[in-house]
Amino acid sequence: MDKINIGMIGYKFMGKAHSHAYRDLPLFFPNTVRPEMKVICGRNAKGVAEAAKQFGWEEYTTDWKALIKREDIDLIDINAPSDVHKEITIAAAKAGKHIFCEKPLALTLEDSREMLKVVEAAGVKHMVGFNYRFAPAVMLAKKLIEEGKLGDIYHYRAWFLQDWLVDPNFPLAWRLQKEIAGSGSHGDLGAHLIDLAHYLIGDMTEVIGMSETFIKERPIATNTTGLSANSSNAQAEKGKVTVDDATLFMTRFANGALGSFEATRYGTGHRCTNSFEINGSKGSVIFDFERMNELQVYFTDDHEDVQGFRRVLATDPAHAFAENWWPPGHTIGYEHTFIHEMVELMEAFKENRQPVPNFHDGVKCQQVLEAVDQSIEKRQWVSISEV
Ligand code: SOE
Repeated sequence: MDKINIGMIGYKFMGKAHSHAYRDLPLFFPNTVRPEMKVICGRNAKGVAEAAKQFGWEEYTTDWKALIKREDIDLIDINAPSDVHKEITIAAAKAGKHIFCEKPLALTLEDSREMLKVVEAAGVKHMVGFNYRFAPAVMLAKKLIEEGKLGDIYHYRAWFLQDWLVDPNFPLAWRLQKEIAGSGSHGDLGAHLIDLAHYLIGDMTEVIGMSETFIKERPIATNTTGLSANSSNAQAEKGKVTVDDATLFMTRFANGALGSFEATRYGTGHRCTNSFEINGSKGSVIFDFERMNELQVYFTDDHEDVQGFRRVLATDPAHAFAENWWPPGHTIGYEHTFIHEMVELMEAFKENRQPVPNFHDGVKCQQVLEAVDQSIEKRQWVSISEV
């Protein structure tokens, strides 16, 4: 197999990120399977036609049901809002298509479990869009843990801070409506934190959480795209915000480590601070996505006169994916995490295996999201295995 024909549903923020990844991939990773940008699909004919031209897709359509039936399409990439993930996944898998689905997989744990069941029964490949796993500095943290360089892990501390909702006149975008988004900061940002924790540390056993919706009503949106939106004005008619603005929780990991998590859209001054700190018996690491090429590393066995955190730039040939990019020190960005993600997807086709992270990881993440929701509702600890 030397190419995979892609039909992509959704063309806004993630649609652009995925298109860019498919486009650039063959230029830098010529030895893997080639993604062919066949058809892009969206609800608005004018919008999707413009996106097709701008992003470089061969064709466009507004009819996803016709798209998933096409014989010349191998994989359906779903990056439309979360409320349509389930219906499209199930229909596409039943039509024999491989699936890439953006996070969070579904609106509920039950739905995500059903999606997993269907893709497994259909025998297709499935992948979920946890792109931050593919930052080389994050992969370095994983390598250090696996090699035992940090020793026994005691603490996992993670926070994802954005501030695009601080303005009370920011309108009621789809991301603020439970029936479309499932949840707010929890499913949007917390989902990434949870997945990184699973990737780096492992399973969680129990959680306890709290959340808040600080601004309860917002002007009805007239036009939204990505994280930007237009409202008529402060006097515009208002609607109810039905998701969390911020969710915090604590957890115990199966390996004995303790974890704390914070996801908010009210972290004034923080645009996209996706960070974690891990402390172990032999050392620590700190990652901050806004400096995504770097990992702060501390080892207890460094000589005492030079002990301290050191900054490792993850751009040397020793680091994941780095050899395919620029000479050492020539840094990469957000978009590269999506290119790496798609390389993993294409390699899975080449090696005829499931890509990672796949729907199992998506369901595992959803299980923690839901356990935290239950804990908030009950105001008590909730065991993950009981959710
Ligand atoms: C918006 O909060 C958002 O774009 C998320 O939807 C993404 O998953 C995250 O990577 C960045 O922030």
